[in-house]
Amino acid sequence: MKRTLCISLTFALLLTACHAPVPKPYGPVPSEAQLAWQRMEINMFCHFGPNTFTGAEWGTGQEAEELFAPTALDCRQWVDVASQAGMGGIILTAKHHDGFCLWPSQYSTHTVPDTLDVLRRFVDACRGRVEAGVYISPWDRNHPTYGTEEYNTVFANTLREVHTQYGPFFEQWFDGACGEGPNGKKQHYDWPRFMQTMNELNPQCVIFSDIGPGCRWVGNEEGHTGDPCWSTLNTEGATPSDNKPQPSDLETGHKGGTAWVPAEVDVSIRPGWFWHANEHPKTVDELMEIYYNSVGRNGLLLLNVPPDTNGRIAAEDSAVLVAFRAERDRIFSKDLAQGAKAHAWHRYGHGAKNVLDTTYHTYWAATNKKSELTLTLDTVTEFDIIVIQEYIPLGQRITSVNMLLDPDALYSYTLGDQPLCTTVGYKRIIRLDHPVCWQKLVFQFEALAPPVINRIALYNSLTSNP
Ligand code: FUL
Repeated sequence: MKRTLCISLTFALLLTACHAPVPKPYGPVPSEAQLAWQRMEINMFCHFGPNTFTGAEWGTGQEAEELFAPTALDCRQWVDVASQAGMGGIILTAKHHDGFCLWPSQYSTHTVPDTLDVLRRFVDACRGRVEAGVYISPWDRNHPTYGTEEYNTVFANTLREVHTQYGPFFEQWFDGACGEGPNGKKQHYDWPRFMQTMNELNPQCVIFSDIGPGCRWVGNEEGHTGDPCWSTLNTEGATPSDNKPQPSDLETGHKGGTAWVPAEVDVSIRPGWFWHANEHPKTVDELMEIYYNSVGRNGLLLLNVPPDTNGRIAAEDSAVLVAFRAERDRIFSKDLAQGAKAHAWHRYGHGAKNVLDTTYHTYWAATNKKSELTLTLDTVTEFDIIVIQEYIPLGQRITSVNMLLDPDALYSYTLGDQPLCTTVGYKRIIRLDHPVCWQKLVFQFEALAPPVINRIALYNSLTSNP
């Protein structure tokens, strides 16, 4: 009898574990495409066009088409560099503000010739290796219809042409700039029409603009999100370009915002967006700082690496990118929390140990807005970096994280008066001022709804791995 009871109990427990209740989502949540996009973490931006040859950042639109003449165009080399640097996607400026189209468009006379279809070579080079994305500037300093209603039709047709003949693209980049056209007039962009066209053409495409809907401009071009950084934003009544939230709001997002519009951090590896002979790439240390302040603060990093007049990424840029990847691998290849025991009193069917595995869709779900999770490491361990990931398919919830070191010891230790961090979101990388050496850590979370966490990891930046 006892044995039967025992077996039944074990079975019941197993069933409960397999069918743990899924917590209700809190607030807006990412679409599948937005989640896949966020998990890419770092993508490459390629600014390439007549400006590459003239030294300008904003062409006038009057440049002769023949000026655009790469001597050894090799889009496969861009893909090689991106892959080696650990980037899963590349976004090409198919049309910048000068209106020059890197494909032979039927809606413009200011284009490459048929024999030099850069966009075609680009998508062919990306296929099966990295995702291809496209930047098409609404601002056009060349098109004769710019500044008139007709231009909105031209632009919608241009989108249709690019997405049907060259797509699918994982991201469409809508630059917010709205300046004057060749007739001295500004355009009233028909954003609802552009968005609807995109929806028809490719509903999976993540649309970047000042206010999304797929992802938002982060409000600066310096390589950082705000702190806090919410992926939620109030977008009612806002439009890209001229009626957008303040840059400071775009940096932080809105706590409790009504739409899921995560931050994309666009920044250039060089001072300019286009390649210029007298400019040089940032150092690995500068790129690491950008990484911590973007990916490490709930943003996606879109790092611009402009091809040169040969049509190739310069050796000095690719060298620094490879070193940037090596530095990330060195620091983040050994998670010191592996093998630890995780414990939390308050859990919603999904146990604390789930924060230690590397499966994305398993998580610890707490039952209270204020919750604690304890990690007991195998042994006393030195670390100076903590990575926390919220399970964002159920929403962004955490408002602050604190850490107690060895609370049972006579002298338990907190890291100053300030919380460890504010928001977490998809990923938060916390760098401590100096390494600490402990075995038992208690994380204290405060959140808008009970936290749901899929990963906690610890690293030592002074390590010599791998
Ligand atoms: C800005 C543009 O004006 C710059 O030229 C560049 O393309 C940057 C990414 O976006 O709005």
